[in-house]
Amino acid sequence: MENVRLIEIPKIVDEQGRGKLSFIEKDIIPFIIERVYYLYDVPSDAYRGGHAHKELHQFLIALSGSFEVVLDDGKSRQRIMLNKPNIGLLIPTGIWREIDNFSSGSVCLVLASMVYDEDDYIRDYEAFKLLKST
Ligand code: T46
Repeated sequence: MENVRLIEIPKIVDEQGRGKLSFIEKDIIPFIIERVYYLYDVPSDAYRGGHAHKELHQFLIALSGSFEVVLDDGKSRQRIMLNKPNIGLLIPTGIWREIDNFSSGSVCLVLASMVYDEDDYIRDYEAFKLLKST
């Protein structure tokens, strides 16, 4: 799917056994971060998302646990599991996304290219399909 991709985040494994450290600097993701939010305490049978964005680019990371992301570009669908804190999913503009199968205690961190703007959402799937077909 065009411009959707998994990006590896650097991981430093401490030589004294103090665990791991990952960091995100400006050259890792192709947009300037304007907002950070996170999803947590999500029940395993809940689903989030169910919309596309007109302008927003996002980068999703499973900071803890796992969840699945369904991506739809209007032509095809794919399902990606995120379960590593050093792998993020880049979702560019114009992609429908649904997020489900949250494991217990999972945390989804999202880096976003814009501040929150409800006008940027396309929450109707038929309207999304129509937009993609024109
Ligand atoms: C996305 C997925 C991964 C705010 O006030 N500020 C914010 O930054 C966000 C993201 C949401 N909100 C409010 C808007 C709603 O009243 O929080 C409420 C829940 O938002 P929403 O139903 O859009 O949440 P999700 O988890 O379905 O979707 C969110 C993002 O909105 C969306 O961009 O891609 O997480």
